[in-house]
Amino acid sequence: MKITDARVFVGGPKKNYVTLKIMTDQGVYGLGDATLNNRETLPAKYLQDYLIPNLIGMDPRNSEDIWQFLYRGAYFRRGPIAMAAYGAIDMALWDIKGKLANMPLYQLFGGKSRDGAMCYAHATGADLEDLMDSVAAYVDEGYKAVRVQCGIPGMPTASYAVPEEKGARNYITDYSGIRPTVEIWDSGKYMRFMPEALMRIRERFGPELHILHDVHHRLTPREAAEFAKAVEPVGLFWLEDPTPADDQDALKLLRRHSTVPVAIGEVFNSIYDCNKLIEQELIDYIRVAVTYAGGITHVKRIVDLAALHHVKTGFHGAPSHSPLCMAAQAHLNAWAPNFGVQEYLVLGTPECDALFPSEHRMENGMVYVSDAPGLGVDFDETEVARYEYQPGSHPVVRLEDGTMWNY
Ligand code: KDG
Ligand code: MG
Repeated sequence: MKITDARVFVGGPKKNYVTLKIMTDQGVYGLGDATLNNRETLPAKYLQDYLIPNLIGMDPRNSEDIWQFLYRGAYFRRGPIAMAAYGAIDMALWDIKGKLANMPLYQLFGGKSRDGAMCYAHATGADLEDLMDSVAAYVDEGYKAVRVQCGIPGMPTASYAVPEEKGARNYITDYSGIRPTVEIWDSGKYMRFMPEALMRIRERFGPELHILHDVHHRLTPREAAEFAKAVEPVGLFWLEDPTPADDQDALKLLRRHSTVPVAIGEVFNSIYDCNKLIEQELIDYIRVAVTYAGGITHVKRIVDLAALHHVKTGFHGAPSHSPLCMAAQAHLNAWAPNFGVQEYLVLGTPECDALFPSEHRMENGMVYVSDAPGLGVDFDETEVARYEYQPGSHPVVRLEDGTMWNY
């Protein structure tokens, strides 16, 4: 069996999804996602110029050897652009494997460990009252877990994922161009306000709701330890990215001062970004995404390492992840003995469903994986032709005196 051709498509409804389609001499094709948020054209170009010409003629069933060829063969290892491109290839090869076996991917991993996988949604509010309305709407829809982000009194601009105006909902990427807007950050204001706000949410919604909160890399290790201690009475499901994720030692201080569960890893693209964190049991949830972290082959390795150290999964599922990435994660979630929770924001708009038809279902805050062979998602090439690439950016963050800070 041989790979005969592969094509990359960039586009989607209000998203620049990067979709790879690998064709074979047996008519079976595989689909993969290389959407690196706000840098979408780069993995697409890497795939087109370097990787696809190498794939032609290879046996698509040898997904492990092809992964090793890509990773070891590049000489320069890791990095989000390369790993997202390998991730798309790997996903597409697993899709082909599942179709050849006539089995959904979770069966190839070891079958189902659960029927539905618990998801969390993003509740946001310009102020606490607005945030409470947003949480209440998700609770009414049946969600058992909600991430909460709130506007901070006195902060000169809205901060991470928080709308400027009441009633407006989650935003992260601005598609008006590649030059980012600037958010102003003040850790003091945040730390004085947020623990009490989280406690008010707990009091309003009771002990059963899983409350998650994302610090988005903004605190120093000392501040993060203080903050984690202060929010301990809230009983958070997790505290996400309290410190910049590239410093694997940063969480040691937090661990010495607090038992709050910690989640980290959405910016990681390799097992070597998180092996110390996992082996030293400095985290409770690993947040890698199948797209950014080199595909199913590599992420499954991270999940297995995590299982040895009581670390559960909490895969990244921001709005930028395509339904293909979410499907790969749905299959891993169905199988993983150490499944924790899934972030889930690819809301099934009619446009998105037309582009990526599938039988994966979201109900009452749970994802139910499709039983169709492979990833269980198709891709409509005529639909994708309706969309053009739109340059976009995350905001950047500065302190009030102008110093650059962590987004
Ligand atoms: O591209 C970056 C976003 O995906 C990120 O800001 C979202 O922090 C995020 C999350 O937890 O989903
Ligand atoms: Mg996050």
